[in-house]
Amino acid sequence: MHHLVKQTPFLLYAPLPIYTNPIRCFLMKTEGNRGKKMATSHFSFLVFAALPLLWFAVAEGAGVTRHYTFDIKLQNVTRLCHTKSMVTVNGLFPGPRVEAREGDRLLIKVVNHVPNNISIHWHGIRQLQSGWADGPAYITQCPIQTGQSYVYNYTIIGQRGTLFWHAHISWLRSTVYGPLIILPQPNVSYPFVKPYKEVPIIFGEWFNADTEAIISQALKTGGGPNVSEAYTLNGLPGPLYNCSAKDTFNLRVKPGKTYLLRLINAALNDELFFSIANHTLTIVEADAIYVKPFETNILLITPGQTTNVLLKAKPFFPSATFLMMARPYATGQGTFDNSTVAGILEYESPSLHSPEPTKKLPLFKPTLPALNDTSFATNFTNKLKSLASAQYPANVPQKVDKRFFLTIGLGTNPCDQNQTCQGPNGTKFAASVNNISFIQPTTALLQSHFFGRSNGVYSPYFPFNPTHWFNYTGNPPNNTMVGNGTEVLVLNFNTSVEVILQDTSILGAESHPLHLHGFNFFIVGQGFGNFDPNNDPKKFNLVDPVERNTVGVPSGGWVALRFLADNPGKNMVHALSPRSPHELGIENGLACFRWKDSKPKAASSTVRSSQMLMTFYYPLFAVIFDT
Ligand SMILES: [Cu+2]
Repeated sequence: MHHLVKQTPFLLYAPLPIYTNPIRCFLMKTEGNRGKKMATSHFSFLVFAALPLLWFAVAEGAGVTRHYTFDIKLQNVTRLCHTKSMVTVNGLFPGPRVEAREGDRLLIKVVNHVPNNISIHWHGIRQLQSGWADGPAYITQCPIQTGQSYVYNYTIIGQRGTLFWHAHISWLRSTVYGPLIILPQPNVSYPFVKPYKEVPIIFGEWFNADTEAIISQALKTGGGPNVSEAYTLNGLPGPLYNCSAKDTFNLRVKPGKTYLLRLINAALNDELFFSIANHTLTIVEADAIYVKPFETNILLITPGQTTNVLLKAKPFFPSATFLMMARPYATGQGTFDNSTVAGILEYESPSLHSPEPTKKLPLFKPTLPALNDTSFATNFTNKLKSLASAQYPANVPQKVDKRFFLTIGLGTNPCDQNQTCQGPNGTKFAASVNNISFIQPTTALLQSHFFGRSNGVYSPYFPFNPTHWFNYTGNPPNNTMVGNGTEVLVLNFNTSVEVILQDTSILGAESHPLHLHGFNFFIVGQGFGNFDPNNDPKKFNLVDPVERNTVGVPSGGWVALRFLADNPGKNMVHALSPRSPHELGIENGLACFRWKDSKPKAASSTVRSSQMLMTFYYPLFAVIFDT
């Protein structure tokens, strides 16, 4: 870990010490101070003009250190004939690709030139012993305020594959996101045929309106937020929307070649079906974990998930072009964007002298499942299995130290006084876990923990079971009100954890994408109805279950996860579903796992032991401020 402190001579900028981030989040952004902050933004102009995207690699032992600069700036972007000013990284939509190899260290300097507070999350990165670089605002860090900067600093350990990064505050992730690609270490090959080319394909959403206004409105009224006008494929809605044909992603392939498509679902909340007409895809990886390869014509990708697929181009020029299309899988009763994004797969013409005019070629369309095709979703997810090879084993916890049974669903909160609310019967929708809806603190949880000042910030008594049993997937109870709080679960280091996530039908059953920060989990079982603790565990797959960081909890069903709490720090599970805590501005009830590292360790940036957590706050102080 020597390179953590070593400076390289190739830096164009002096990395700012981590303490550029304020100790406390005392300057929370509110809608009201937007104009005021705007007035100071002229200061930053020269800064971002002078700092284009930097990318340097310096050889250092096993991995290298790679430097990026993310200038958070406003940019006018036009889609569907609507132009709007949006928050971007370096003026790009989607944002720049971050590329590294397994073992590399990333130093990403984020400079905030916009009126909004910002933080960036490196979705799926395990952040081993660097939890404060994970990015969720008010969880692991205070957001980066206007005119300030923060250097995300982490090393990629034991991971390779496709991930992505996105803003992790309010709804800024609707425009602030991009691919995060981890190549295998040098001289390590893929456990599948070497692709001729690799192509990231990142799904997103386009809103004609300002997404910060949409979520702010939804929070006020307690109703579902307005839905997007289009889905996008690498930022482009494609030819099936009005005024969009010129904004189409084209994938040009050579006959006979194999392409690795790195699919990323960065849509806000929608699970998507995806297919390419007349082509079969081979699934080889999910959430940066190799899986047993299998072929499919259609795949399902949940927001927060990534999927690598091999596309084998036809051996001969097919004299046709092919649409690739994605549209949602939706199970809830709320409104959603039911439109279809499309890109075009075209073949390079074999004849240079008489290039085929592409427009004259027949265009084939794929067939996608019905919008609510739960049986397709179930069949597809059941096919995903860990590769579980000697080189890439599936280390499924065989014994369990702690079991948590967590209900996931929607409930209601009362309407604020003098407000008119748009949730059920004039209430506000509130997503909850074990009937607790998360209240976002004003101090980052991780920091309050490190400083030993968690009192009054969070409670460590999050219930590991629902307080009251009810028929979770049957007739809803009369009282749909949720409790509210900032509550966390505390785990000891190296605890082996089983979590049952149980969907509820309180306000209608719905598939809920859930994501765990800092860990992957194994999906050892899933089913419909209420989880049966006597019979369902007998059917768990403890041999080669898929390992990922995001799971869609089946609509009206449950999913069983196992993971080993071997990452000291503070991490969280949260939901990404329609009318989810993200949308409602409240993270789901199970906000944080906190654990203590049992390894004794001196004051250094590598490990926090239980002793340190319990008694030595100053070394921890140093960890935060001295990396
Ligand atoms: Cu994440």
